[in-house]
Amino acid sequence: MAALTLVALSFFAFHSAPTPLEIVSENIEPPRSDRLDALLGPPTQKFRDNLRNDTEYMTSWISAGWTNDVMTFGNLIYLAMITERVPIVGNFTPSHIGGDAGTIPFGEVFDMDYLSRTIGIPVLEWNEVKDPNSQEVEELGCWSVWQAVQTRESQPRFTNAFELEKLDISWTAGPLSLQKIPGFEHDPHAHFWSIAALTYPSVRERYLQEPIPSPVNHVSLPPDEHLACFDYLYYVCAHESFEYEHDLSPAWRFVAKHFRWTPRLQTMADGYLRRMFGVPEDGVIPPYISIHARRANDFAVYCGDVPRGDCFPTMNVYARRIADTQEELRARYGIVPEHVIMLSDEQDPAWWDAVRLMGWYTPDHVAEDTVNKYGRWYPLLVDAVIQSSGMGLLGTDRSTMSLLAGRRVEDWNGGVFKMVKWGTAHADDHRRAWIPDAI
Ligand SMILES: Nc1nc2c(ncn2[C@@H]2O[C@H](COP(=O)(O)OP(=O)(O)OP(=O)(O)O)[C@@H](O)[C@H]2O)c(=O)[nH]1
Ligand SMILES: *[C@@H]1O[C@H](CO)[C@@H](O)[C@H](O)[C@H]1NC(C)=O
Repeated sequence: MAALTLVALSFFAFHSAPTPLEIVSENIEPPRSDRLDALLGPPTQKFRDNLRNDTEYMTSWISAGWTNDVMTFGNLIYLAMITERVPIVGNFTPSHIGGDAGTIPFGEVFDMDYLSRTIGIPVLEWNEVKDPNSQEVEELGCWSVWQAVQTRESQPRFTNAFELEKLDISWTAGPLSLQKIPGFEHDPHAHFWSIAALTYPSVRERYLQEPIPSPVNHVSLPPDEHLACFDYLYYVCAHESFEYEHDLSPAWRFVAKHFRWTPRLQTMADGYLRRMFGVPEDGVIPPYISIHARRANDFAVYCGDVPRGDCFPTMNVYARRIADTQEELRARYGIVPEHVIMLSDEQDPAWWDAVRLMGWYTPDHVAEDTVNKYGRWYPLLVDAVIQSSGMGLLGTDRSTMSLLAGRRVEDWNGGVFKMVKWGTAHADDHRRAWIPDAI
């Protein structure tokens, strides 16, 4: 849209040519982020009162584990890019870390200004659009992608849109043609452009149908054109299902790769690293390799009859992979990181003792009092930053948390990322194909 281009242009102009006056004023107080020029002003009681009439917007919601939610917001922002809309992301909501942990703003974790500057479009948070304390209930018409791509549930995907943003949504089921393989019950993916097409009048009109009345005010509304909205965008891809696992992933390459930790969070994690390694406060953090070992019950259920000790990788399996990774880094850069850090959701103290016996480091969130100092989200966040700041990462196969951390290690640090296989005692043995079976 020409209108967004205008906003985007002024956005670039600010950054490429700051006048001396702007530089001086930066020393007094940080300038209001020009990202926010995509809104009329500070958060309002009703979101509609803050939307510009020359700009189009897009939003969606999350309802899974934290990493999956990061990927979902990546998909939303990519979809907004290709439709020239301004994306609005919500707070992260707790699932695995416990419902009582409360939500945390996207911008407390990821640097919104860096992201917007780097991808070239303003990215907004809901709490910048609408006052999070507002009690104004607002009606909104949205598309349900979920109803179109799967048959297990007949309802739209559950969203926390009412709880968080006081939105009373009337859903219109998307066309069955949204599904990558229409009617195929084992794959709920849709293609980015199938969804994007719905935001253009010519295609939108073809698929309009009777909306479901909203739960609070019982109004039936067609999908909004000023603020395009979709119930759930986790299962979206350009070409491959679960596309973040593939090199081609545009949502990774154009968007999520630029989700950089806020300077506050990176500095916090750097502090943990220095204290772990015994490096002075302003000392250089040595290059390291981290291991992300997913071992909680949500993974152990896939072990079936295989005992836990055989199902998950042993210390020896990890030690072999560490040696391989060191070798690869030596070949590539001539450096051999000697420091190894274990990050895991394991609760068993005996297992952590075994980790320390290997000579590996671990962040001590109990001694550091992480939860009381920073909140329930922070053991997870600090660990995620550590996983993404090393020269190597050994992940747990099938963990999306490992996957994103690994892609960061590769793309941010030029490091080595490998998934460690699990499920049976010899699951990762393909790594030693050169060793005869008899040994
Ligand atoms: N502190 C900490 N918690 C972890 C770690 N790995 C997993 N967890 C916990 O397990 C949850 C799993 O990760 P999420 O990103 O929430 O879930 P997901 O998106 O489904 O990711 P995967 O299940 O790994 O594919 C986290 O929210 C944490 O509660 C870790 O290394 N450190
Ligand atoms: C758009 O909003 C501006 C103020 O922000 C107003 O001056 C203008 O009249 C509006 N245009 C339309 C078409 O409503």
